[in-house]
Amino acid sequence: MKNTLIILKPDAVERGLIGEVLTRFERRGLKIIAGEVRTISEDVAKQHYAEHAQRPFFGELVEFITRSPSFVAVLEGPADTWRIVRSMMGTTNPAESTPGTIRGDYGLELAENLIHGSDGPEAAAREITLFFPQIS
Ligand code: IDP
Ligand code: MG
Repeated sequence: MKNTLIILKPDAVERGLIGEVLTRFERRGLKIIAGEVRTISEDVAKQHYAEHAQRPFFGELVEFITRSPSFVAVLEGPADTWRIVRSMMGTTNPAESTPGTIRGDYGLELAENLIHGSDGPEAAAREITLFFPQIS
């Protein structure tokens, strides 16, 4: 899968980090083929995070991701772009993320961990269709 979806979450946009984070991907050689500042609706948030619907933090997660604009984008790379992006993001909990990763350089809080990236080829295809139906 050459394309993958990223979301720079409301915390990243509020902190003015869109440019810094996108620069990392561009320096690495990934291409931004679609991107937009967009406030994610509750309906889309629930579809996007459906796998977590039964988790205790689901309500908090939907509230967070919809609270202010995100930057949603599609990145293109040579192959398995989702895997490259995930490795650049760092682990889910920024407090434990390796320095040099996005979460490891900019975050400390589990919920407000700056960025979403598709976690496999099926997720990438599904998420691109959800956010950018015109390019999938
Ligand atoms: P990922 O974003 O690294 O794939 P997931 O386990 O898929 O991590 O969780 C989705 C998102 O839900 C996380 O990025 C984070 O924002 C939030 N989250 C995960 N675990 C918790 C938690 O225990 N409390 C609050 N929010 C959480
Ligand atoms: Mg995930």
